Amino acid sequence: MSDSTAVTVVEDQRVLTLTLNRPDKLNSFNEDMHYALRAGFERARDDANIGAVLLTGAGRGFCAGQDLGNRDPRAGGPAPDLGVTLDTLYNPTLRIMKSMEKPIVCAVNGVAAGAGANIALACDIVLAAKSAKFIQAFSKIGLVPDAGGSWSLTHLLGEARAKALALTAEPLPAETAADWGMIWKALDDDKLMDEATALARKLANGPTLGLGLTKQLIQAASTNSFDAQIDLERDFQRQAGKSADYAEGVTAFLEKRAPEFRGK
Ligand code: LHQ
Repeated sequence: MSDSTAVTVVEDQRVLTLTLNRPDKLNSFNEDMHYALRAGFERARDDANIGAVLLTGAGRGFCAGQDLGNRDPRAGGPAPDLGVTLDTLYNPTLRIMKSMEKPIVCAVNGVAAGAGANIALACDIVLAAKSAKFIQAFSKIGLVPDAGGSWSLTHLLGEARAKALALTAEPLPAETAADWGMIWKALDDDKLMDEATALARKLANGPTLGLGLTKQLIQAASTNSFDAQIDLERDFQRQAGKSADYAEGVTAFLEKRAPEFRGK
């Protein structure tokens, strides 16, 4: 586990809250923050006492993407290999986020730019403050969308909107993002953290195995045929049907009481 302060980590009521914490740089990514964030997701993935993750940012921004101060081209020298940056820093974390069974709720508290926007879009349920904006800032500095953005934008919005956002780098206000289906909800700023925390707690205390299979099922639908997808539903339902939480869910329904899931 990292002892970095670049991400603060708080465990409460089965939720692991990860707060990007370089507010004076709008929580842009340096190496320290990359490794601390990855360690947080690994802890959530591996610890049976954690049922969900809540990701947010400290201060007025969510995350402004890569820290552009780290590689000043005016210093001279050969151009950096950004493919290595993606292979070693961003992509392993994104793969953990997508493959871990526990749901990740993202509370976008302010501007989300470049890789910061796309880390948010890689989460499972995204809530944003109405004052927040999503900016595909890459084209402003001659780069292409990364951190999964070209995939997320296209799947969530379709080519027309994905291309326009990526090519123009026009800021997308949170309310429009919600209207377009890019995120789940835009909320009044002062309601964001309460709602996001309540949602993460609800998921964290839910039927973890079934929720994890649901996450994988919906992700698989992006590339599967209908035929392959209904086969996958059958396989996953077979697993879910053998879970203790399924038995508890049905028993609780029949006994007209709230279920007490154990995540098994
Ligand atoms: C920053 C940053 C920042 C450092 C604000 N870095 N300091 C890239 C390269 C390598 C490998 C792979 O992937 C990538 C992916 C990427 O993410 S590329 C895209 C990188 N991000 C950007 O291009 C966004 C740059 N930031 C902005 O355009 C603005 O800051 C936004 C629109 C996010 C916010 O604007 P404002 O609200 O006006 O805030 P500000 O610009 O005044 O920023 C506040 C401070 O944060 C400021 O520092 P200062 O010391 O002057 O107060 C900025 O320099 C610093 N900051 N983003 N990415």
